[in-house]
Amino acid sequence: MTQATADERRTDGDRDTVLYEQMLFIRRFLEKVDVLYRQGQMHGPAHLGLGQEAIAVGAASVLRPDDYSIGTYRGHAHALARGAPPEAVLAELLGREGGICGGKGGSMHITSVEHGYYGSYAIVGAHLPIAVGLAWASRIKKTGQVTICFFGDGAVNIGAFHEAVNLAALWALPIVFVCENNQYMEYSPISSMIPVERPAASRASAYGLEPLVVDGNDVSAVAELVGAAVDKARDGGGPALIEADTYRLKGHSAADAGAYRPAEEVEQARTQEPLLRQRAALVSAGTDEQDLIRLETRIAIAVSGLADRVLAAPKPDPATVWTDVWADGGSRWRN
Ligand SMILES: Cc1ncc(C[n+]2csc(CCOP(=O)(O)OP(=O)(O)O)c2C)c(N)n1
Ligand SMILES: [Mg+2]
Repeated sequence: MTQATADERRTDGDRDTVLYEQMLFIRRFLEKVDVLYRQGQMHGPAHLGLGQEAIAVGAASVLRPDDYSIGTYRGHAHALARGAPPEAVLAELLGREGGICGGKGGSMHITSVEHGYYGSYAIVGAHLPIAVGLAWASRIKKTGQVTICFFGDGAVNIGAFHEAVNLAALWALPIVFVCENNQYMEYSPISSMIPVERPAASRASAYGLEPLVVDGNDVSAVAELVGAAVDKARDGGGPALIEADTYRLKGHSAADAGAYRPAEEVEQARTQEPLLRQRAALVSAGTDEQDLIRLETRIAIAVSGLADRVLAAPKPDPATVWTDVWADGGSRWRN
């Protein structure tokens, strides 16, 4: 978040209100991206984590600023939850100057190393060994940093998942693997793709790990379970493999209407989505509904203003296509 926006988003409320506010900001941000995509303002795909905000926000809430996290192409929420500036994320998506990856990444590669978010990866499962490398690095450097690696339910059928979890368990590395089980891998229900009940939890025992399952639409439950796993990993207790149950409220990407999902299933999922749940929890805990309405209005205005600013920003200078391609700033092809 830019400082101004972070201030706009901050309230004097308690932690549960802050978690709601963060999820709400991400929800409105993603909805705006969806609209901009449909208006033809974006090029390339956009995989939205609508409905999965509680996992990103709950997990990020238990991390130290210097901890690492890493995720998939469905990574906008994870970058924002770690504090990546929303304006720079949106500029990257819309091909405007100031994009968080300088326009070299686009929607599937949002990265904010300075906020501890080590990238979004388009190849399913490819980042799990990279996450293990991050955890190994902090072990060698004795920094006490923990890595959280987010991935989808479909990634457990990729060999790299097994190699990564095996090595992490063998070396008791400080890493927490979080499987976001949104019930679908692309257009297929995960239940039609695995011979076991659960994509991640059913595999945990193969690596000597506990099968941990959390309601991924309950932000407090996510923070509690991931928090316990992060503390344990930081104390030298080794990795955890958590399966967070959730639901992808839209299609696989913004271009997919998701029409293959039974209507009753989507209806039912809408009643269980994390923002409704957190709002109801706040109201029943005594939060004044008028305060929530004010907060919701403020966030809607902030996201709309953000989009207007980014849309009005210039397109990058074509000459910048040659910058940031090599670590040393060079641009000539070399072997
Ligand atoms: C190695 C590899 N195989 C196939 C694909 C095509 N693909 C992109 S997303 C996806 C589904 C992944 O599902 P899941 O891991 O559940 O993540 P979700 O999209 O639900 O977040 C597939 C098969 C890919 N990107 N990489
Ligand atoms: Mg999935």
